[in-house]
Amino acid sequence: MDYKLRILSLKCYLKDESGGDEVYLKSAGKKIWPVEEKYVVAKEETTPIELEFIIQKGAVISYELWDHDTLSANDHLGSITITAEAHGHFVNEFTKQGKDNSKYALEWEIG
Ligand SMILES: [Ca+2]
Repeated sequence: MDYKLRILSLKCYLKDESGGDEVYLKSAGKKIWPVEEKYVVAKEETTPIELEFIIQKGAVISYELWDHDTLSANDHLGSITITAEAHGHFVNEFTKQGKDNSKYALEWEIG
């Protein structure tokens, strides 16, 4: 059976860089958001994301949140893994990967 996964928004509770983080999402080694730009500047706010995927029930998908840096290597801010096991509306906090001070969550739903 197929599920429809919708990624709804990225919630920033705490940014790492004073001017805002230059964030983008990766999944399975590929950048998936934002689609047109290289990154989106995130401050403490909710940034809408409109991504839809058809996935199989039971699918396990990982997402990585990255911060683009111009003068140094990009920072891997956090990761989440979601499992398509039930319909509903969810908010998962990214598990931090580095020493940054950021705190982010991803809002998503399965219908
Ligand atoms: Ca940056």
